[in-house]
Amino acid sequence: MNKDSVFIAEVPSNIALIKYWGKRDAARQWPENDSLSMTLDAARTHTSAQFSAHGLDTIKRADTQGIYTTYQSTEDKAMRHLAFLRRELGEELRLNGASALEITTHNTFPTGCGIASSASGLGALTLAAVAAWTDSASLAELEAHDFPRERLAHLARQGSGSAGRSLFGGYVEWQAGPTPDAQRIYPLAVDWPLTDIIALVSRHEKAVGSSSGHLIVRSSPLFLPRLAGLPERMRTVKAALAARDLTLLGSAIEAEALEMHAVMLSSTPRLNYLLPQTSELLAWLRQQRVEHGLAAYATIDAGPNVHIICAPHTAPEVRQRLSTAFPQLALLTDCTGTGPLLHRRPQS
Ligand code: 2P0
Repeated sequence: MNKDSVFIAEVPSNIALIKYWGKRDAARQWPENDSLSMTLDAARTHTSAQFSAHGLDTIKRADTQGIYTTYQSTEDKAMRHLAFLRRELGEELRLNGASALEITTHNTFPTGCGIASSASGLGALTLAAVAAWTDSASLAELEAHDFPRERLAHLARQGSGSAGRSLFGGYVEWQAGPTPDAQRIYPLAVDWPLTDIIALVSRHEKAVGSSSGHLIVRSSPLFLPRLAGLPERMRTVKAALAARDLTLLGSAIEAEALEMHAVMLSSTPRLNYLLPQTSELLAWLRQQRVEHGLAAYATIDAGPNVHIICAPHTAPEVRQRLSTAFPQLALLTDCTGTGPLLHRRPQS
């Protein structure tokens, strides 16, 4: 154990183009369907891990105002994930009482508003903890210590499904596979930088978290028809990415986001993450395409915010038109990112 160092992971969020919505087996984090995401660049979680002087795992997390709170109980999702990692790796890494970690973490974006903070957060926790336990100063060193990227992605997925996809840059597919152990998470050979302009309809924490939503998907009469149509949509999205065809990609991802929300809205109990301004923005964007040929398309996660996907050269026009039509609306701009970073520095 290297007691004199701090291990710092920076893991980006990701925006799903084909959504993970539904678990076939919650205990083993086996999703109902394959998903595909674009890794973001600016929206990141920074997490540092160092060995604890008190022999207890703790997580110090900043809120949106930058005020830190310390969590020690397994009521906290990240604390539960740290306990899981310890159980999973304890024997292999010979973890003992001296392996307790002090974790400090903050996001570069508002949490709980439809930007996947659990994806970057649980991804960064996985990377920082495993780096500390193996004394790894880089992703290459982690690989040399028997933690190649896909293994880290599967560990992260156990904390939050979408976190697995954040362990790679670019475009990432998570395949459900025929059995829980046959799941795969890997980057696609696609090099196509796109911009994601996030219209922050609301910054409020969502009332119902994704984890409980994942468990009720089969109560929706729309879920099985959705599952049946997804392989075709996945093929379309992959073909559009390979051909850099934004028209094809855009129509597929808008249909996908609306279909996921149709499943949510027709589940029991009903889940409604959308707000009136969400629908207003979708209608506005469609009108901009028809009337002005604006090449921009929307996707929405489990929240009310609208992610507008476009080419980098179109982004200034999209932002300008949005600011004119919705002067009060806060915008974040992000783009395709290269994935996580890891470093080690001496304790100060
Ligand atoms: C996704 N979402 O593919 C989808 C689209 C939200 C909408 O993955 O229970 O926080 O931790 O595995 O990963 C959000 O679900 O759920 C999510 P858990 P997670 O990005």
